[in-house]
Amino acid sequence: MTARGEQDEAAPILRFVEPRDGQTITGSTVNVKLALAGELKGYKPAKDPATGMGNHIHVILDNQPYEAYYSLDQPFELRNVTEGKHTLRVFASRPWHESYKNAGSFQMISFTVKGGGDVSKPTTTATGQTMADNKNANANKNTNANANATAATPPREGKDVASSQAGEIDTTKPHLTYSRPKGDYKGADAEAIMIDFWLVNGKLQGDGGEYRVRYTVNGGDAKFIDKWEPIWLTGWTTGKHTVKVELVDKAGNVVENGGYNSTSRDINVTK
Ligand SMILES: [Cu+2]
Repeated sequence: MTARGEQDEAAPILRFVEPRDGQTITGSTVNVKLALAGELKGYKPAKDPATGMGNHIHVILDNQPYEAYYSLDQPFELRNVTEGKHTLRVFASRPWHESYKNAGSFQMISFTVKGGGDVSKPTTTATGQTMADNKNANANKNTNANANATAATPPREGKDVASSQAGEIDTTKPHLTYSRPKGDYKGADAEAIMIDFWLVNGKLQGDGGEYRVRYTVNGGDAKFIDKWEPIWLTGWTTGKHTVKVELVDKAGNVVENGGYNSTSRDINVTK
């Protein structure tokens, strides 16, 4: 953190350039373009080629696990997005995936896809013959794009996303966005694993509000987070673990909001 100078005191502000809130997109590829402003103090998303790490943005389609987006110079491609309504949430993150929690770091929009993709259902003709496998079509498209690009242009960041739909979210009501943990944790990274989330339209009890964040690991005893800060849990064993994070009210009931306030993720730990 010392080497990072003042950037951990930064107040990055993100803005959606694309898609626009409420936009309808035809086709299964959704380009996410973001603008970054605010008090940056040296904060810049970029992947260090040597370590594969760096400041980045967490991009969350519906309530899927986030994708890391490093270079804002090029759009992030969400591929094979299914037809229907979706939400997109973004916020600024540090290399160790802890989010910036200043107002404006988090943004959410909704958009609708028409003629979306589905990896499990390759494009077919009216007679049922397979015309193209969606995955291969994307791979070919990327190869062609790379062949036409100059050597200085890196391939676009992107992801073939899972099938999902937006929850019926009320943007004025309390709303928790699950961020970490996710994925695989090995060696030193598995010693202390961070729980981190984003919260809008509500305060936790320790911050002068009325809500609590309840979490469980592998369905064990419920524990609570009463201040909006990351926590680090130790004592993990090798294997799969399920982490559940929920926003609850004074009575301990999950605050209903499109299903986003109660999220479980499986992680894999290798000690
Ligand atoms: Cu991250």
